[in-house]
Amino acid sequence: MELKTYLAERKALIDQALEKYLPPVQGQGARVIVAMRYSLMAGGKRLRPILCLAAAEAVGGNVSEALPVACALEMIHTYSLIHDDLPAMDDDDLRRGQPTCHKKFDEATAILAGDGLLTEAFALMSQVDHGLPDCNAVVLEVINLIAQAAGSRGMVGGQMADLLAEGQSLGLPQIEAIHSLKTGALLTAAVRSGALLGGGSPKAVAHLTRYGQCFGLAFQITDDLLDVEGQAAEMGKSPGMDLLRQKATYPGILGVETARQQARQLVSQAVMELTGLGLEAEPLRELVQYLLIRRH
Ligand code: GRG
Repeated sequence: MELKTYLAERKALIDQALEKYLPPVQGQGARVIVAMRYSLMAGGKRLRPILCLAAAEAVGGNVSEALPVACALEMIHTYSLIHDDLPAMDDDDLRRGQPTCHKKFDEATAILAGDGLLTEAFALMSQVDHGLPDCNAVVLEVINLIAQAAGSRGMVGGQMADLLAEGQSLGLPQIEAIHSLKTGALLTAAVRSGALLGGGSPKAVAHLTRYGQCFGLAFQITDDLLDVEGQAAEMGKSPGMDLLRQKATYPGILGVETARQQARQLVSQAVMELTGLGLEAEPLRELVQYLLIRRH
C-alpha cells in the first residue's frame, strides 16, 4: 500500500463530502457560512475522518456508511481550531497556511463559525442511516461518545486545563492527562466510532480504542517535536510557539530524544493492538507509523 496515494484519495473523498454537507451560502446567516466554509476547506490533513474511515474498513465495514460521521469529526476539529486561535486563547494569525478565521473575518464571526460547525456536526450525525440492523442504537452510541470526547469531559476540558497550566511547571502525568483530553479524546473517538459503524466485534472495538489512545498521545508528542524542530512553510503555522507561551511539552520535560523514544514506543503499542486484524487494517498500521516521520 502506498500511504501517500491512500491519504490523497481519502482526503479527496472527504473534501467532496464536506462540500456536500455544508449548508449553502444563503439567507441571514450567509456570512457565517462563508466563514465556516473558509476554515473547513482551508486544507488540513483530515486525520480524524481518515482514522474513522480506516477503522470502519479495518473491521470489514463500509467506508461510505461511516462518511457522514467522519465529516462531522472534521467539523468539530475545525471548530476547535477556530476557537483555539482566537485572541482569548492562543491568539494565532496563521492556520493551515492561511490567515486564521478571526483575522480573515472578525472575532464575532469566528466565534459563530466555530459554533456553527459544532452544531452542524451533530445535525449531520443525527441524519445518519447506515443500514445496520440495530442502526439507531449504534448511531446513538457514536453520537454520545463523540459528544463526550468533544465536551467538558474531553477536548473542551483539556483545553481549559491547558490554559490554566500556562506558565506552570507540570510533571509528565499532568501533561499526559491534559493531552489525552485535549487532543487524544477526539482522535480516539474517531477510531472507536469508525470501528462501531463498521460493525466491529466488542473485542475489535476495544483493541481499536486502545490503538486510538496510543495514536493520540504519539500524535501530541510528535506535534510538540514539530513545534521545536519544524519549518513554518511545511507546518502551515509558526513553530516555536509552545516555548514562547511557556507551554509544558513532552520535549520540554523529557528532552527531544526521550520524547522521540516515547513516541516510538506508543507507535509500537498501537501496531500491537492491530495484531488480530488482517490486511484491512494495513492503513491504520501505516498511519500510526507515519507519525514518526511527518513534517506537518
Ligand atoms: C477551543 C474547545 C477548544 C479546543 C481546542 C485541538 C485544540 C483544542 C487545540 C489545537 C491546539 C493545538 C495546536 C494542539 C496540538 C495538536 C493539534 C490538535 C494540532 C492540529 O491538528 P492537526 O495537525 O491539524 O490534525 P490539521 O490542520 O491538519 O487538521
